[in-house]
Amino acid sequence: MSILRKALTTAALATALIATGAHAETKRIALVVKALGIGFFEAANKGAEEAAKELGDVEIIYTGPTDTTAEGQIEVINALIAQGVDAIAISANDPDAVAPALQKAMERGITVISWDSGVAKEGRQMHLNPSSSALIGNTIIKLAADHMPEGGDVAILSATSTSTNQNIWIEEATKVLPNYPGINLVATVYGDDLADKSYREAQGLIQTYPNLKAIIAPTTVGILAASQAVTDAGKIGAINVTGLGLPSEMAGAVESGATISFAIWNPIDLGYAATMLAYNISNGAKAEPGASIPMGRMGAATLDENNEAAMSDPFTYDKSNIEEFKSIF
Ligand code: RAM
Repeated sequence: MSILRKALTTAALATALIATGAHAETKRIALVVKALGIGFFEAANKGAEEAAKELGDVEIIYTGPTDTTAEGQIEVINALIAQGVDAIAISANDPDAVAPALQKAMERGITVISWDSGVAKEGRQMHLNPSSSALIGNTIIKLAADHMPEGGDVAILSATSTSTNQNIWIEEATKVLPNYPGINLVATVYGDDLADKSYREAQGLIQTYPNLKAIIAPTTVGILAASQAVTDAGKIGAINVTGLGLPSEMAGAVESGATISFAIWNPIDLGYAATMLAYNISNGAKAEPGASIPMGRMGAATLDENNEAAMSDPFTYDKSNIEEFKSIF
């Protein structure tokens, strides 16, 4: 082949590749979590790795700060911009504080989506909710109320006070409280998704409210710490700890009776779906209201007017089924 012919062929090939958007390079997708060391996010990362394996040309960068702060996430985002990753999929510690750094990422051509805990609209292209927020809000109250036929005091132990997802769920839970006559919400406290702080906050609730019948923790870190605090205080049977947890972490609490039941969606599927969405948007899928973006084996996400989509309903775990799920997530 003449040099000229070869050059032309190469140029034609390059044009064809640009035209189809195809390329041989690996896409680097960063999964930015609220903090490292949280089992829920480690399970989501399993799903992200599964998606990467299926897609073939993806590298997952699993990262996050050491504690659940927006400042820590901003540092992580800036480092990812400097590395020139292709996409960022973040579960935010604060919907607004991380938005400017993410806007900067988008200006540099990086795809940005949020999942689990959302970012304000201007700081991301879309947001993936694990489930309907109203349904989660109702579920966490119902889980407590179902075991309180005579009513009584309940308290919420949340994650951080700025956490987008927990704040929406608590807002939705508060809205439906009038549907549960006799259930009194006496306090909402924050353990920041840190095991020791969550434990101390739960201890504080137990001491301050002697008639407390349930602690509702819509966080996997909080529910585990609260069940430990109730156990250590000798309050099993008096205070039921419920909310959102991982079967793998809550099996002991269900066994001991500190927790009668709790709920969660599949975190592996959530991490898998978020990765598929980041990949497809990075490859040209448009994130706009009404769009349907494929999520591999999880079907497709249909975006609403806020570019948000929701996955499946939470599932309830108790003595009857925890054994079956505790080895999965
Ligand atoms: C913790 C985190 C996460 C939340 C779960 C239920 O792991 O706060 O954001 O979705 O709990």
